[in-house]
Amino acid sequence: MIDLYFWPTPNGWKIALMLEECGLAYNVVKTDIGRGGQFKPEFIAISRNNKIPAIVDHAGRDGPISVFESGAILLYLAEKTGRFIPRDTHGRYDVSRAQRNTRVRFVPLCPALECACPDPRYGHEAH
Ligand SMILES: N[C@@H](CCC(=O)N[C@@H](CS)C(=O)NCC(=O)O)C(=O)O
Repeated sequence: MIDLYFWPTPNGWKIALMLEECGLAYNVVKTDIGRGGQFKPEFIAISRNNKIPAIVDHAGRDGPISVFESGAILLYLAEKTGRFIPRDTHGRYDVSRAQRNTRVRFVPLCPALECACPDPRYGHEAH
């Protein structure tokens, strides 16, 4: 089972969508970033950058593992399930490049898409 540390922001939703598309069972752990949930020591032990999303995979290949940073989580889940990432080097490189290109080229232009958090402090940041 996977624990998803979640709050309804685009970064949070993109991991929820990936888990759904991969058909993985998961448990949502609401982490209210408008009320400081990201600064609780038990959360920082999982996500050192005190940001959602994060996951804990209790059934990781090499044992329980926590992963934070949405791009790293997407890659982790893709590799775990063999979905959305090809096996061959060319295909893997294409996916890697497309993902980075999306974040670098489009996210700074549309910060509200990247992080539409309920707390206005976070509403206009590009990450
Ligand atoms: N680069 C990170 C950005 C994550 C991020 O910015 N999360 C925001 C919500 S959209 C957050 O948790 N903010 C809380 C804070 O910065 O205190 C990723 O892609 O996961």
